[in-house]
Amino acid sequence: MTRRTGLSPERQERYARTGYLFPFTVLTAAELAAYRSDYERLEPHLGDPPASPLHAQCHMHFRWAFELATRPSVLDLVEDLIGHDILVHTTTLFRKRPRDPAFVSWHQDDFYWGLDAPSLVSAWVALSDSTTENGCMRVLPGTHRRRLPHEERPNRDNMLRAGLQLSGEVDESEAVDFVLEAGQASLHHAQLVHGSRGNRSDRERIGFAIRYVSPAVHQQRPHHAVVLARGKDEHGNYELLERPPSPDFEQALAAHLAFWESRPARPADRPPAALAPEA
Ligand SMILES: O=C(O)CCC(=O)C(=O)O
Repeated sequence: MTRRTGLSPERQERYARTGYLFPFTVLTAAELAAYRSDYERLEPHLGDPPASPLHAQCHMHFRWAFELATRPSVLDLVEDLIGHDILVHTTTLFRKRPRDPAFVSWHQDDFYWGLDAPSLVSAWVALSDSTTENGCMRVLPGTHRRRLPHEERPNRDNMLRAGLQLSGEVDESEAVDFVLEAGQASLHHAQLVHGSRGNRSDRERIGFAIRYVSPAVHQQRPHHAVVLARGKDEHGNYELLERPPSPDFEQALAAHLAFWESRPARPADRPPAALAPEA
């Protein structure tokens, strides 16, 4: 039996204090090349963010994205942060072309969902190198301890469709850049403030963000099916995806397009009133 390679107590303590950890090498060179090639095949069909929702929930329809989202090398890390029972809640491909002005405004991930506990951790897996120049993710350490007020200011270059952003001035002086090599991953807490700037380089930047939640966490907003990635779900808070998606690309693409076709144009609109951010 292979041993689980989890997080040391020191790293768990650091996560509790700062709300993030990086870098972790989670893909071999061969695995990275295979996922990149699967991604390249899909890329022409995705449209441009933020208008196109097709970058989200690929793991529900494409076998490679499902496998990437359920990799033991990532689940081993996540298990030490949210427990042995793990659901894949959502995934998003974040792609910036060379010299792309696309940015991500400062925000907390759990703002819209209405989770009754922030027991959700995101892994951001780099499918290309991610650097300060090409617009890597940035975080504000220690901001995960409470929910902060947000507002929506749509902007065509913002990769968050609704333009969700922290209200008021943001002090960026303590910001940390998640510089990652392709095949590495970072972890961040559901309430950690993060964002990213545009791509000032001639190189593409591609990341696959996977959000993992404990089955014990109840979500107020309706949700699509989740994947039971490890352990068991004794809570029944979510519908479970019945089986892994087909490995056939055309079938997967048809399922992905049909899924998004059937959904409202803006699935995550406003937080329910009960979710008014803490002052
Ligand atoms: O890829 C980025 O620049 C931002 C990613 C992000 O907002 C997320 O993973 O939640």
